[in-house]
Amino acid sequence: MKIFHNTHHAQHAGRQEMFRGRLVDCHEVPDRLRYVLDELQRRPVGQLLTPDAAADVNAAMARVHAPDYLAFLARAWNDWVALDPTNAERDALPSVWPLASKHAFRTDAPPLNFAARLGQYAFDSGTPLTAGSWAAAREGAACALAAAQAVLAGDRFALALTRPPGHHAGPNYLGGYCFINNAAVAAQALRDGGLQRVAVLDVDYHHGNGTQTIFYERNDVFTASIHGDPRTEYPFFLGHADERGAGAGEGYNLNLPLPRGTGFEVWWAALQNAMQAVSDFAPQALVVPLGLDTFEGDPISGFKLRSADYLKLGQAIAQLGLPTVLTFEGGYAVAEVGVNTVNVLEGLRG
Ligand code: OKS
Ligand code: ZN
Repeated sequence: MKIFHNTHHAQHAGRQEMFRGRLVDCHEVPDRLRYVLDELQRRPVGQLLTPDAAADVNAAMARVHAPDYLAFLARAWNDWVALDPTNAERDALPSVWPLASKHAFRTDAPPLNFAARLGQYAFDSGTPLTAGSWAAAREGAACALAAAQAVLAGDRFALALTRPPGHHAGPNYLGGYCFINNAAVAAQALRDGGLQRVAVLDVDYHHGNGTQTIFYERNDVFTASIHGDPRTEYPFFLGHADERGAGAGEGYNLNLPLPRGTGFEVWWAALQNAMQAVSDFAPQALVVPLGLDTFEGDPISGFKLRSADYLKLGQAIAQLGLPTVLTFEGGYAVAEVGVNTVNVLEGLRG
C-alpha cells in the first residue's frame, strides 16, 4: 500500500483553541502524525511516499472548494500579520460570524475587515490559522490527490497520511481543525479520473459535515457517516439521521448517529448497515475518512473502541472489495493514534 505522507504537516501547529470560554492547548498537534510514522517504522505495512510536486493540486482543490475561499486561505496569514506586525506571535482565531438570516452575509457587500473575513469563512473558534496552515493544508490535498491517482492506476489501497484533517471543511469554510477537505478532494479526483460512482464512508467520531455538504445534491458520490449524535456532539448542527441528500442527491447521504458512550458492538452493527448501503450503491471506489477518535481513550470524544477493534475495522473495509483511498482525520489520544491507525492498515491486508 502506498502511503502519501505530508512532509509539511508540522508547519501547521496551532497554539490554542477556544473551549468553554477559555483558550486551551490545541488537541490537533503535530505529534499525532509523528506517532503514526513511528509505528510505521515498527510495522512497515506500506510504502512511504511524498506526492509528485508536478501534480496540479490547485485544480484538485478548486473542484470542491470555492475560488474566493481558496484565495482567502492562500493569503490569510499575510493579511493577519499586515493588521499588526505583532500578530505574527499569535494565531488567528475567528470571533465574529455572519449568522444565517438574522445577521445575514451580504454577498453584495462582503466585509473588508480581516476579523470579519475570517468569520465569514470559519464556523468555529477552535481552528487556529497559523503561519504554515495553508502550506500544510495544501500539501495534504496533494497527498489526497496522489492517493486517488494511485488507486486510479490500479492500487487496491492508498492512504493520505496528513494533518490538519479535512472532513469538516466545506465548500467555502474551515472549522473543526480542518481547512481543505482531503476526502472530498480524493473522491472528486476519482470521479474526474473516470469512475462513475464513488462512495465515502466516514468512520471518524465526528460527523463529516463538510463532506456531506460538498456532495449533498449529487448522486454520483454517496456519503455515509457513523458519528456521535449531533444533538450532543460536535459539530452539532448537521449529522442527523433524516439528512438524506437533496435534489438529485436525495437518498445519497446516510447518517448513522449514535449516542455518546456507544461501545464496539453497537458501533459495529452501524458499520455493517453503512457498508450494506455502500454496497447497494455499487461504487467503483471508496474513500474512508479515517478518524481514530472513536477510541475509548480519546480525550474529546465519546465512543469506546479498543485498539484491537481497529484491526477488525480494516478487515471490514477490505471485505467491501473496493479500491479504497483513506484519509487521516481525527484522533487525539496521541500516543495510541499510531498503533490504532496501523492496526487499521494491517487489517486491510486481511
Ligand atoms: C470544541 C471541540 C472541537 C472538536 C473538533 C473535533 C475535530 C475532529 N471546540 N473532527 O473529526 O476530530
Ligand atoms: Zn473527529
